[in-house]
Amino acid sequence: GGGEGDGSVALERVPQRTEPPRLYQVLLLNDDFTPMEFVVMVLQEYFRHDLDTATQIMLKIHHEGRGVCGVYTRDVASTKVELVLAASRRAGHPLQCTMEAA
Ligand code: TYC
Repeated sequence: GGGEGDGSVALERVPQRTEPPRLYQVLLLNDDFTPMEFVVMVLQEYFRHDLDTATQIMLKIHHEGRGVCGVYTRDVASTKVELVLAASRRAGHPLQCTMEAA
């Protein structure tokens, strides 16, 4: 609102002017060393896939070289990339995770 000289609160809906946020795919890349079980765990724990879906996505990455783990706003996607990379390095794996505009 604005303009309520008597102190009342306007309940009118103001026009929506904001654009929807851009979305980003978070991708995992294949490599020859990261265990399949670790990739499946990452897909379950960080991207909330069930075991069956996580296994399917892991095998797609294994065979095609890369695959989409999920689609998120920029900050959420960036945080997931950093968390996955940190967990992979902590476990001693070379797994690569990246994001790109959807
Ligand atoms: N290629 C790996 C292996 O044979 C498995 C793997 C799958 C690694 C997906 C990374 O993003 C990946 N152990």
